[in-house]
Parts: sequence; structure tokens; C-alpha cells
Amino acid sequence: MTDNTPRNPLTLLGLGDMGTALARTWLAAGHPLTVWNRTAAKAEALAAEGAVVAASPAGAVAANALVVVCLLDDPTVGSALDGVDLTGKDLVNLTTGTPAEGRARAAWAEARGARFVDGGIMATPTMIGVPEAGGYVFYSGSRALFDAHRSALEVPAGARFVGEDPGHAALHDVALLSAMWGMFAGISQAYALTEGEDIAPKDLAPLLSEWLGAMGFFVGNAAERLTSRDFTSGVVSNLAMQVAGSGTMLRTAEEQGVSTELVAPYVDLLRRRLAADPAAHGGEDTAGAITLLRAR
Ligand code: FVH
Repeated sequence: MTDNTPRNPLTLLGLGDMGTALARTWLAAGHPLTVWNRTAAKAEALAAEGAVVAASPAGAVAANALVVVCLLDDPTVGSALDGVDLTGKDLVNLTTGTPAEGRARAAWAEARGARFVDGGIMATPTMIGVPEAGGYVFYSGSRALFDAHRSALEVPAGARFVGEDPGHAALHDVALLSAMWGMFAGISQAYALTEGEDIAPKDLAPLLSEWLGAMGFFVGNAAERLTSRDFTSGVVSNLAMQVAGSGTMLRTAEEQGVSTELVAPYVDLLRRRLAADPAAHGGEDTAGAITLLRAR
């Protein structure tokens, strides 16, 4: 049976890879959509799918109360919306930025009479509109805006509201991406170590996946220890042992003719924690080293 419930109209600024993917899901779900893109040709296919194409950011913003922005970066958002009347608008910024940029953009939007929510997209364009792909968006800022438009915001991907601090969507986004980059670095090192040996990447791949899954316990373990500040109870693999073992890891890289540039910084951090007070920290969990990372 067809659902004929009218869908709320919205505006989207930015038709790059991500913006185009977002636009298609809203059109497919029956949301009237007005779009604008600097390079107008990118809107042509969407016009054929039912989008209204605005000639300027001001025209696009004027068309609807809900305005979603997905542009290259924060300065681009500022320049695209420079001089545009945002009074009474609900601005949702899906452009990737830093927490400080999210907070400054929120103040900027509110000073222009708009409600503001920042978003951090945890998905690639191919995951948009594919619920089983598991992509979602972190949102933070105006709870009232988020609640008012939640059904539209949930069309492209899941929606997770992480608080009224407009910097927190970006902070969650970058925290998860930082962990991902660390994992990518470790995987890169593993393949580099075995490359050229009689160990095919396709044979190492399932072993790596299985091992990383097993080591995923560190996520919850570190959270508990950072909350309790107890780095010594129930430790399974202590810092002194890990630091001693790190020498083997570094020497193996040298034997294999592989750079240690990806793993050396983490080894240095663990060594620094141990050297600060071997008696106190030697028996700790490696989560204790996290406390050294904050400069302030
Ligand atoms: N693509 C991805 O995998 C990631 C997934 C996570 C979130 N990111 C962020 O999403 C923002 C947009 O990403 P994108 O993939 O759409 O990026 P592009 O395909 O490069 O499109 C960029 C759009 O920005 C427009 N643009 C660039 N510079 C200007 C400017 N000076 N004035 C006005 N618009 C500008 C560009 O327009 P055009 O080049 O087509 O004319 C595109 O619409 C981004 O923050 C990611 O970090 C994506």
C-alpha cells in the first residue's frame, strides 16, 4: 500500500558526492526538495528526478524552513550563506568541521535568527539510503530543531542526537574517525611487514579481522578505567610487559625493511608512561597512557 502522507519540504545546499546521495534519498522518500550547487550542471539529474533547482543560495534558503548544508568545509558554508537572510530558518550543517567551527557556526546562525544543528556524517555516500549499511549521522545543537525535523533527518541515514553543545557532533565524528585512522595505520603496518614474504594479503586478511575483533575489548576496558581512574586492578597485559614487547615489534619492522613511523609514536607514549614512574606504572593497563595525551 502506498503511503500518501505529505513529507516536509526542505532545501539542500551542496551537490557533491555526499549532497547528491542525500538529495536522492529525500526525493525517493517523497520530500519536496529545493537544491542549489555552485556548479549548476550537477543539479540537472536531480531536476529530472523532481528537485527544484534554485539559482542562488538565497533563493534556495527562501524556499523552505528546513535548510540542510553539505559543502566542502566550514569556510565554504560561510561564503555560500554570506548575506543570505536566515531569519526563522532551521539550519542543519552536515559539512565536516571541528568542534570549534560547529560552535562558532551555531553562534553565527543564531545571530542571524536561525536555529542550528551541526551534523557529523558517519557514512560514505554509498551507505546513504541503505539502512542495512549501518551509516548514521551525529547531531548536536538545538534539540527543538532536531525534534521538529527528525523524521526528515532520518531518511538518508540513522540520526543520533548527542547533546545541545553544537560542537559535540563534530567531536564524536572526529573521535571515531581518529580511532579508525589508528586502526588503518596498524593494518597498513601488518600488510607492509608481510609483503614480499610467502604470506598472501588475502590469507592475512581474515586473521587480521579476527584479531582486531578480539582486541575490541580495549574500547570498553579503557572507558571503565578512565571513568574509575583505576588503571591497576585486574590488569591482564601490563605496561612493563607491553613496553618490553614493543622492542620486538620495532626490531621486526627493521628486519623486514619496514618503516616504524606508524607505530613508533604509540610505543613512545607507552615508554614515556613507564619511564615516569616504573614502580607505579609498570603494572598498569595501557589505558593509563591515555592520560598523557592531553596538552591542557
Ligand atoms: N564523501 C565522503 O565519503 C564523506 C563522508 C563523511 C562526510 N563527508 C563530508 O561531507 C561534506 C561534503 O562531502 P562531498 O563528498 O559531497 O564532497 P565533494 O564531492 O568534494 O563536494 C563538495 C561540495 O562543496 C561545494 N563547494 C566547494 N567549494 C565551494 C565554494 N567555494 N563555494 C561553493 N560551493 C563549494 C562543491 O561545489 P561544486 O564543486 O560542485 O561546484 C560541492 O557541492 C564534506 O564536508 C565532507 O568532509 C563526506
